[in-house]
Amino acid sequence: METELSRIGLTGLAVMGQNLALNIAEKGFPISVYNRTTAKVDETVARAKAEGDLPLRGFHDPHSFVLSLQKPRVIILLVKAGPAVDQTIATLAPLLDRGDCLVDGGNEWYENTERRAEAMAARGLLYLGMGVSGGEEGARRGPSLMPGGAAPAYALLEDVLLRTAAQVPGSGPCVTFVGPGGAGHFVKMVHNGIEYGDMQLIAEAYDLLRTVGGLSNPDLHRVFSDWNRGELLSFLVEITAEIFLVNDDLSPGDHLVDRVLDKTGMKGTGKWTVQQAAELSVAAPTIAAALDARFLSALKEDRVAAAAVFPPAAAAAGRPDKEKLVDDVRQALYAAKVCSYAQGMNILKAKSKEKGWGLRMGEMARIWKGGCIIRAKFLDRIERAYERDAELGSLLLDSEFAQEMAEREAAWRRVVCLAVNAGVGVPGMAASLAYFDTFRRARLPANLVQAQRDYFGAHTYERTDRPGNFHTEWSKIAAERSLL
Ligand code: NBP
Repeated sequence: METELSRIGLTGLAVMGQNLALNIAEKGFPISVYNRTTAKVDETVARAKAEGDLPLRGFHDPHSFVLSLQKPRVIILLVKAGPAVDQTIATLAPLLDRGDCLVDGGNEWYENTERRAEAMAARGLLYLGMGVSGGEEGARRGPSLMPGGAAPAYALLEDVLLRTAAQVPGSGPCVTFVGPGGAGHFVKMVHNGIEYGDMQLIAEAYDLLRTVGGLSNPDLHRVFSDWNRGELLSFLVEITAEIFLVNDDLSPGDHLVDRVLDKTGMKGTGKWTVQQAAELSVAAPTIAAALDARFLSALKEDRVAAAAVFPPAAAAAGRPDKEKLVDDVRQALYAAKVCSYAQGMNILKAKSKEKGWGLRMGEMARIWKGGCIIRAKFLDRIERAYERDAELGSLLLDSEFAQEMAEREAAWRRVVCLAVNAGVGVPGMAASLAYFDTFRRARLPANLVQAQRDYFGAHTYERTDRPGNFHTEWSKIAAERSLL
């Protein structure tokens, strides 16, 4: 009977899939679930029962799973990105009918999504690539969702997504139809690149306060908690404050954060963001610095050897006034973060232009305000900036941000200078400052670079005082002059 069929299906019941399925069921949409390893199906069914007898049914084979769904069928895939998605599609697609829809909710490379969407369209199937952000907690309580692809596919599950996404009072559900093709996965990729930048900048603030300022973990807890009540209010600052509260069970008296090895893992979306920035000729130095910092963190043995060769400069620099340092670092963190977001938004804008996606930049900031890892009060300001001017060339040119940057500039410079003198690397804050200083200058030394290019490669140059392309025999003229 039609009434017994589930509204939607989900396959891939690891961390994300299991929690998103329970979230969807909790919002009142009967859901069927399936996973290659069937123990996870039973686990999810047991959780659905324990968490309030939620309308979720588990299936141990793909055929009965597909037959349990209302038509047109909608199935969300939350399997590992890459070949696992192709294999899951190969299992499910032959069981589907024309008009049914597959939704890849993983962190997939956007071109894979476009390739699969084309292949599905040839079989009469619909396909969406949907970024899902918020980790385990977000998936269960309300993530930020970034669906992209065919608009009719989005229409098939919009009601489910509007209820399942994080809800931000006064701003609505953290979901929107992002755009066609691989737009959803591309936006999620850049979201993750921005997340890399945010995490690196926070880590640099922590390093400065601890290494140069001498703040203890309880001090750091207080500072980050305090920051989380102001302009820096965000999920990442909030969890950072909490991390400093956690003691280590294995070495009583120690804080766990001090026992965590200083090597950062990664899954690839940050690297893709930097690669895409380069492909699009968009400068993204803060995000690139965050990626480089992860690469350098992996060189633990080499760093230990280098630390013995080059003694730390921090001790020699002396201790600055703590209260002043905390206030300066707060301002530097904010200003550096604005530059990082300006870079991320510019990547999105450039890609949207190249692909004709029509991304609405303010809407991207809006759907990141809740549920996701980069959720922050600050995104309100970005949304407002694009409301004032949808075609804004850079966030730095928005009147509100311009004023904030001017107010924080002096503190930001003091912090970067202090770090440089103390020998404490702040690659993200310094990259943001260099980006700012390069962007705000009407005239750069690029004239000399172009002259060099014309000198050795006859690449021509433009002039400041008349139109056209020019070439000069630099070496000939220089030789003649040196003979004078
Ligand atoms: P994983 O990325 O760890 O993937 C595990 C799932 O993929 C399991 O259900 C597994 O089935 C399935 N799978 C694999 Br692996 N190979 C398969 C194959 N050949 N055929 C069918 N199924 C296969 O899970 P996750 O951490 O929940 O993430 C899911 C997606 O969401 C990923 O793309 C991830 O990048 C993205 N994401 C994750 C997070 C997060 O915080 N974890 C946040 C945002 C987005 P099995 O049980 O049979 O092995």
